[in-house]
Amino acid sequence: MSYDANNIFAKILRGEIPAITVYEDDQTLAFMDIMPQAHGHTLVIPKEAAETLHDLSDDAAANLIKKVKMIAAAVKSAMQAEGITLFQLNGEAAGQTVPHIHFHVLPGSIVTARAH
Ligand code: DGP
Repeated sequence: MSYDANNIFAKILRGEIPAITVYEDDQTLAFMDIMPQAHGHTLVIPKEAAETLHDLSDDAAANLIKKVKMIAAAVKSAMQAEGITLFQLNGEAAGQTVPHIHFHVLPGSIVTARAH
């Protein structure tokens, strides 16, 4: 699978476009979604260049889910949410709009959020 190094999240990773970063380490970046579906909507991405989950190495995938778990707990606490919704779209047909794999961390229920 080819990777478009000009996608918006690749530009955020290179510091070419600003983002409100909430967490960063050598393999991971988490930042606020520019079109939040709920207050506190956060995106978690690996630094490895991968369009979808299928393109991500096993090591990067294992690290990513650990960081998603940690950031989901932090978002839940910070937003005083009773629950957290996680979702991750793979491929245009699934609704993926930015071709760099990302997890959405959304306080509350996606069903409730979309109803507002
Ligand atoms: P998806 O549909 O799963 O590919 O979600 C892409 C998300 O990325 C969408 O919720 C909006 C967000 N997004 C798009 N462009 C930018 C941007 O430039 N900055 C930030 N922070 N988020 C963006």
